[in-house]
Amino acid sequence: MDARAGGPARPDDARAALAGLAAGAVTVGVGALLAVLAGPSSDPLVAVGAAFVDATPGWLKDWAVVAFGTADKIALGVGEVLVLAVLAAAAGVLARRRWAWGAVVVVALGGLAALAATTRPDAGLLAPVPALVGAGAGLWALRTLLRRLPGSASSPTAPGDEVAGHRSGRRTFLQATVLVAAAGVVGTVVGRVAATGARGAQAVRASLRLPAPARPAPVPPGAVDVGVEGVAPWATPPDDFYRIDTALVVPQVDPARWRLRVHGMVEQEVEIGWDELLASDLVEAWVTLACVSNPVGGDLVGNQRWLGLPVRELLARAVPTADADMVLSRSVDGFTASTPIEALTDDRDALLAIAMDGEPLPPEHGFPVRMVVPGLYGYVSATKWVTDLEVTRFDRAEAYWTARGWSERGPVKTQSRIEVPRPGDAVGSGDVVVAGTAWAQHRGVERVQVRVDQGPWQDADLAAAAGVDTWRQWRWTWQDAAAGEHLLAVRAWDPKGPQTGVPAGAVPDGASGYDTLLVRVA
Ligand SMILES: Nc1nc2c(c(=O)[nH]1)N[C@H]1C(S)=C(S)[C@@H](COP(=O)(O)O)O[C@H]1N2
Ligand SMILES: [Mo]
Repeated sequence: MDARAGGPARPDDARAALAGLAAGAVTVGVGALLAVLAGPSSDPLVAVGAAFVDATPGWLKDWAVVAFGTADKIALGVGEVLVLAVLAAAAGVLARRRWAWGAVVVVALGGLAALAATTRPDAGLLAPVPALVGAGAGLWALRTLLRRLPGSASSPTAPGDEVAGHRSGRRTFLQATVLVAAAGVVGTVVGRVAATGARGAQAVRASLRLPAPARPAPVPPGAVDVGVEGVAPWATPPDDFYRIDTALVVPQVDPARWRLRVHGMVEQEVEIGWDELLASDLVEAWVTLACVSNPVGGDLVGNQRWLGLPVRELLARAVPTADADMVLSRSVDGFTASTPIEALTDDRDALLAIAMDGEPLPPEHGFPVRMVVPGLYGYVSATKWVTDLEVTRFDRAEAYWTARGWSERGPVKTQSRIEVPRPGDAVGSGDVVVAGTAWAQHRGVERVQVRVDQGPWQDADLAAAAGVDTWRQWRWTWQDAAAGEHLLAVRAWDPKGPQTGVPAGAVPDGASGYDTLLVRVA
């Protein structure tokens, strides 16, 4: 049989698929390397992922957060790479049959990624270049590899030497494919690291010196701690603080170049830079931040000490017009949040924060400057990497998540959580300590109650409050717990009464209902 007639289709298809994969890796690698010049969001994988996230409706975001938690970005990246791998392999197989078919797939993917890159809010003129040049490099790699396919018209098989030639041709093909694929992977890693400039920003951050606060936060008295092991720490360590945002690569903002503009419905536009911000009278405040996607009993909530400039002082300089009712804050990556103007002008500690736990903000929590507003969910208030405040009206502008089905306003719902015992803990009969955390930011937790099965609500002991803007720990002793299965439920009270027990999912304005725990008493 003449090898040049094609030979058995299956092994050749497998090799062509490998060539496609290698070409895909080259496309991604060249794209990632060029993104060093064109900006991190022009990296083809990043651009497509970000465009996908932007097009994601609220219910899907909610589902992703519940399914993957804060690993939703990893899940997205893995999904994207898998889809790309399938398409790249298909392009290889098609190209072996007919070059144009495979080429169309590569060009279409490159075009799509280029388009995605141009729609990024921070896209520059060069944004489509990495994807387009990457696709070109991918085409070249695919063509080169397919030519080496044993049995292809131009493969280096000498006439009359078919068996040996075929075998060595197979070897050179595999070697070339592995080499090309490896080059693609190395390019991707190097490009990613260099483009995000992560190390540079880390160095700047490490060398920053924070000013002393003009008004330090009160040191939380030990009494905020309810003294039960297993309860979430009252002050959430920054490393454990939940992270939620739409940014696939953490935006790198050089403080020296950071500026914030206050404009829109104001008498006087105001701009402030980093040095001026640091020279202002900064205040420190403990504020509990919560995510609207937090399910009942979930942990997308944390408490920290923030240092920053009260937003009301900047707004006072800008003088909003009387009919303005909202401030649309915007991040470098295009994310926006709509905050009712009262929450930024009343006396609460709504901050343009530069520090968390006494250190410059970690990059993923908004370095160098973010907003923190007590009483409101993060999606309508806590803009990270913030650079723009537009004073406007709810009937004139719409924020990022509002356009995706979430409520335009997001006051935090009063909530409580059972943290001890944990599900599955062995519990003996007799006295059982039950404990957890409750929050009602900017109203304050006044009371927490626990109920066993459908029995009466019983008051828990509360740890001290450090103000109305932070969460509060509680404990309750369940006396003479009887053997058997029991359902515990908890509810918190704010000054207006008990939290609602009506179950609701996170969309559109936050989950509600009682946190419950099924315990088996031995
Ligand atoms: N730039 C930007 N800021 C953002 C977001 C975002 O996607 N992009 N997400 C918001 C949401 S939904 C929440 S809950 C908080 C979370 O802040 P953290 O990640 O520091 O906990 O950030 C808010 N600020
Ligand atoms: Mo959120």
